[in-house]
Amino acid sequence: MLILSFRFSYPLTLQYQGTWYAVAKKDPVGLFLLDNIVSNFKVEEDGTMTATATGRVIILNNWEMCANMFGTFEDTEDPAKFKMKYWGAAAYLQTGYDDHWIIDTDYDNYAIHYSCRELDVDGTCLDGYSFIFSRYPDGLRPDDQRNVTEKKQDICFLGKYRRVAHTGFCDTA
Ligand code: AZE
Repeated sequence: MLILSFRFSYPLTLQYQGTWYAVAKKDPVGLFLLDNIVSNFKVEEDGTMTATATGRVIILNNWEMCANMFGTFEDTEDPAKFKMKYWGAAAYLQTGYDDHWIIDTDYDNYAIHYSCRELDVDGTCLDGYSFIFSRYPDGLRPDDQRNVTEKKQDICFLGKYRRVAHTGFCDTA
């Protein structure tokens, strides 16, 4: 059973702005961001939300690089659920139109993101991805960790996450 919190509505989106470090992720099927994943959210003057994300990827022929990605968001009737259109700075990167749901956040420390790309007949997610974001690159505070574990269970992704390393690979001078 999926229970979501609905604390995400404008003007709270303003508080969501700024840098978020992915500290854990659950991968979808196929090519995906590997590690060193940092995203930055911004509310534009017209009130729409945009985001950038960088992360290490290995594309075709074992080519390792940092993907610079952009996303724009469309509201839905649920203030915590968005549709995200995204594309890469280079044409050989991925493009897509995915769900972007904020399962929970306190704006200052942690955020749990969730995208389902394919639903199973029973309503659970057959193929999706999720990020646990922290305001700090080195992880979550113990208090947030407990809450995050609970929410991972709600979205049926408990035990499916991997840590996201931050080694400075995508830090550009
Ligand atoms: C997300 C939130 C901030 C904006 C964006 C995000 C997602 C990006 C991807 C990128 C995949 C790139 C690949 C390149 C080869 C959710 C972090 C754009 C899913 C696989």
